[in-house]
Amino acid sequence: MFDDTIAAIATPLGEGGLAVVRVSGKQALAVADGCFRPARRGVMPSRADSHTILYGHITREGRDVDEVLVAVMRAPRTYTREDVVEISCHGGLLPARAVIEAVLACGARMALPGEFTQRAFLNGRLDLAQAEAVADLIHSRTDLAMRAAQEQLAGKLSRRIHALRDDLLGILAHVEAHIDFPDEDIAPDTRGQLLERLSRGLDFMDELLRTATEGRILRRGVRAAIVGRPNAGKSSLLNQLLGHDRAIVSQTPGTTRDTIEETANIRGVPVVFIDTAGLREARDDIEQEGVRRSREALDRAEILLHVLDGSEPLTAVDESFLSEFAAKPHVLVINKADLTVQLRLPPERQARSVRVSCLSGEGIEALKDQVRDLVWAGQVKAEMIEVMINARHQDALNRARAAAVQTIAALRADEPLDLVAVDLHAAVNAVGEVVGKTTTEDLLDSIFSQFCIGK
Ligand SMILES: Nc1nc2c(ncn2[C@@H]2O[C@H](COP(=O)(O)OP(=O)(O)O)[C@@H](O)[C@H]2O)c(=O)[nH]1
Ligand SMILES: [Mg+2]
Repeated sequence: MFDDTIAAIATPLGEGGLAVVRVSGKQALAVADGCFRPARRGVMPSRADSHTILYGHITREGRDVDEVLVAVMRAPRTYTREDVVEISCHGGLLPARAVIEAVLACGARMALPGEFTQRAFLNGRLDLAQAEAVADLIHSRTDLAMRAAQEQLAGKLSRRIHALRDDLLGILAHVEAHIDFPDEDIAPDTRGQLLERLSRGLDFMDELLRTATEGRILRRGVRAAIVGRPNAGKSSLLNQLLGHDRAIVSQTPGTTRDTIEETANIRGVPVVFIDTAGLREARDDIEQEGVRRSREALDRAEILLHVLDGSEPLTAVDESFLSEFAAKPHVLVINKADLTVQLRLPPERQARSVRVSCLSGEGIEALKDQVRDLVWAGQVKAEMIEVMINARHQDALNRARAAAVQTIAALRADEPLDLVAVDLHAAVNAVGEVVGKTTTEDLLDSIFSQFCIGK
């Protein structure tokens, strides 16, 4: 399908044990032949059996560049469905760069980000939802996120989408058959059956759409700002939740002057915790900037952990925070449970509160449960993990849903069948977008440009 042969360093730039240079395309084996010198009695890549590994050197202008292993994989049983060669060389920037330069000198061109996966998609090995799952898998930050990506890569979502689309196409074929034979009106019971099938399709779209929030959370994480008055224990709490000392803890109020952000795995949910500096008091311009950043972090946060010092009575500052934060989803963290309790919360505030000690770790597990419950209403069901849709799928399914609702209304109102068919067509197309049955070049560019080079 493609005439040119692409190449890239597929491993992260930096020092490591190995680096891999990946080559794909019609000329992949010829390119490898051009820069490979096999060990004694070894063969050239173009003579090697598929899925074998050759030992030798990469050379350039007659000089050895690096000692390598070359994996030869012939089309179509490869990642891209093209001939693929993967050269494992010494890790580190220079060996990998010397190898890629030798490969480029033999006729390959540098791949764009995501271009290998894009070829896998365009050559029909993956559909679009599966290709997106490759990126999700690479970027996953918790086991749960990884599992969801694996399910999507394995085609769980795609199969459901294809089934939905096929069903809608079947209904469309029915409707169109009646357009072609205008004398035959749709019999009432046939109409009833079509309506029933459509409403089942609609239910199914709703089911998928319900996973969108969780899908977004698994992919992007949730931002949780840790707020409260100085010395309540915000930085101590961050450290407890991360399981290591990230922020400086001190009895001097105002120690944290900048916001600190770290991701932790909370019951499978990636949560980005932000330790804020003060929200009010600023004695100098560094603190003023700290306050500005804290405010910004607060605005961007989806949930709040409001830390209160349980060893002291509620102060006016605490009170003002309580009313200020009431509207955002939050947990009240009553800290210093190891000391004598002095804090009295009004009863209406107690529901979402948890007593912890950031000194002993007491209550931290219960707090994690609360955070999970706040983010994730109800348990995550196994079948939801299989089909966590992303924002693009959500957008396409919302349009498909609207079109299906229109179709149902038109069919019920006895509108002309060619009008019904127009709506139904729109629904089929929108569903098809999820798996890439209907795409535009812009869409593909925007998806694959978010990948790493070499993937
Ligand atoms: N006894 C006790 N002291 C705590 C606890 N959590 C934090 N502290 C102390 O409270 C002070 C302020 O803590 P820090 O985390 O820096 O508060 P921040 O200003 O809100 O970030 C430090 O001296 C901590 O050691 C706790 O659970 N129990
Ligand atoms: Mg602090």
